[in-house]
Amino acid sequence: MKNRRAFLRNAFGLGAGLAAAPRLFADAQETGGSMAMEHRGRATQRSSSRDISVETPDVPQLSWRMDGNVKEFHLIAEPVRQEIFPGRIVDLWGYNGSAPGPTIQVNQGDRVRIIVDNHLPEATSMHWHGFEVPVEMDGAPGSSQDPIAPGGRFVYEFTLHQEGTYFYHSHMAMQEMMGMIGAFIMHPKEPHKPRADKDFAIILQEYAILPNATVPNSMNMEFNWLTFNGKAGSATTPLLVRHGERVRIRLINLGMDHHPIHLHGHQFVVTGTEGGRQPESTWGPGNTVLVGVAQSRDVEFVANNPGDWMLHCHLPHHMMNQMSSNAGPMTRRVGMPAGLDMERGMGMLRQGSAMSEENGPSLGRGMGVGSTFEQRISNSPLKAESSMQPQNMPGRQHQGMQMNEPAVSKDANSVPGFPQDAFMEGSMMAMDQMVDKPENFGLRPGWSGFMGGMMTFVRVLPPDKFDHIMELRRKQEGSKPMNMDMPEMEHKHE
Ligand SMILES: [Cu+2]
Repeated sequence: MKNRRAFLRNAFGLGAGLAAAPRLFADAQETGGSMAMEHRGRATQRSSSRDISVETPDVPQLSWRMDGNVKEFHLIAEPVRQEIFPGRIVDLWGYNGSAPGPTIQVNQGDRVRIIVDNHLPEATSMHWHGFEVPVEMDGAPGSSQDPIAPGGRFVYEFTLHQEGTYFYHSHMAMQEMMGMIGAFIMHPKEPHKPRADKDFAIILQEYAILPNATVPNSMNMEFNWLTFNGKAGSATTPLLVRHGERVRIRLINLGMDHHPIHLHGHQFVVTGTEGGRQPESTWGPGNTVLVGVAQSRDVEFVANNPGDWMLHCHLPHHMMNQMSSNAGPMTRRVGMPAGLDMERGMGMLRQGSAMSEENGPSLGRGMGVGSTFEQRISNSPLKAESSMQPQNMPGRQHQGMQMNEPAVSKDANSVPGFPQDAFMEGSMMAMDQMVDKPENFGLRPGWSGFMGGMMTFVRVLPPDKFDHIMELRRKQEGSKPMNMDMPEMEHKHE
């Protein structure tokens, strides 16, 4: 729903009806209302002398209209209800119905105008991260412009001489932690060599959302939902490539942590940063790239190893969903400690000194259950009545999950440290059907039980399998014709 709404809104430019399809290299205005949309970042256009378009799985592309020689985009800062994982619908803030916001793609040298409307209940400002533009276009609230008031608008306009992987984001710190960022790709005048056959962008974000809440706590520093393009594994959409193709993946990070992004089965080189293309003399092979806060990294490799290869942040806690401290030992008790108030749940100080013995270790860390104040020992006593049967575990979502028995040895309870992953990942967490989509076709049954957080696949496919999945995609999109969506179309923003 979110994608469709955003799609339609992008496609029709909020009632303007003049928005062109986001054809990357259009020099003139497209005819209005063209149906040749590139939904969900599925652009794969290519011509001999131009760069290929970037796909942003699970995130829409932002279309534009030409006004003379100016490419005009329209961004709306607004609250967004978004399903980041099956059944996990959260209240984020983003742009045009999506968090992260839609991907903007331009060509080096373009003159662009970006109309930013603020539909948030508070002031915002839009910063163009790394752009060499006049200071009055920089979006620094208070210094380069007044903040954009609720209901207000600011029109940014500049000529872009740079190329590379850039991004836009709110320059209000807490709003950044609500999701307010989007990719801004500047294609070089001449395509880089060697040419890439596939080009993807992934935005790394993290949220602290208590199990019984829908709103991220933007002040918390312990994150339990880690996302690629607004989805947590296994809800992320795999990157599909043909065996032998050269692949570029652009990673963008805006959060509170640095993320070491690791690719299985291949070596890549870092060809770009948030400052643009890096000279080839700096390219050394690796398979993990640390993407720091406010940075972007382009990696490139030849997909010469067939298979479904994991691409993920390698911080262990960033490979899990709904992650709470000491999740394993917690299951030994009769359920999860309930009734913690928000402040303690988020580790915020309620009384006493921050550095006191009982507050110090907890302050600002943990979802509460693992703090020293709540749980003095790391592994609670073994109890016969402990919730070892998955069916008895409280609060667990059963519907649509495969819920196979976890593989657990008979004497598991007597092993210090157990359980660690037995109830966090594995066959009982599988939900292949709930995340079914063409891009997942042919994955090994039960695969979804082992995917969490910042995790997706690079699927290096033989040509016939690649083509088959593309055909499935077309069929799926074809089964939802545009005119059937029309009745729900929202010309006017709510
Ligand atoms: Cu990470």
